[in-house]
Amino acid sequence: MFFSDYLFKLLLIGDSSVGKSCLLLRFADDSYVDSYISTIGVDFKIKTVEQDRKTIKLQIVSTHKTFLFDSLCRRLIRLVLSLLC
Ligand SMILES: Nc1nc2c(ncn2[C@@H]2O[C@H](COP(=O)(O)OP(=O)(O)O)[C@@H](O)[C@H]2O)c(=O)[nH]1
Ligand SMILES: [Mg+2]
Repeated sequence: MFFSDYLFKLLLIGDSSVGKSCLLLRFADDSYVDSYISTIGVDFKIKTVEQDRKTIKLQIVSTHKTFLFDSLCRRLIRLVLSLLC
């Protein structure tokens, strides 16, 4: 199991087509795909960064803001974040 000093779970919320997925992809994988489309309404990535000699693991979930009002989506986000532990 990969060691990390800290674990942060981040939720990226916003209007549709403002660039959330692209921002996530650029930050996590340093890549850009113009035709990237989320298949389930929730995108997620894991990124490990070093800061002040500490290893910080970031679990980032991106979703459209209206999905937060959907109970299925809230369960999906919780499931994704728990599976990524
Ligand atoms: N010009 C430009 N287009 C972008 C940028 N970020 C995203 N896009 C485009 O905006 C559209 C929506 O991006 P996406 O990340 O899927 O938005 P999301 O719905 O918020 O996840 C896509 O066609 C992207 O190629 C950017 O920084 N500059
Ligand atoms: Mg998206």
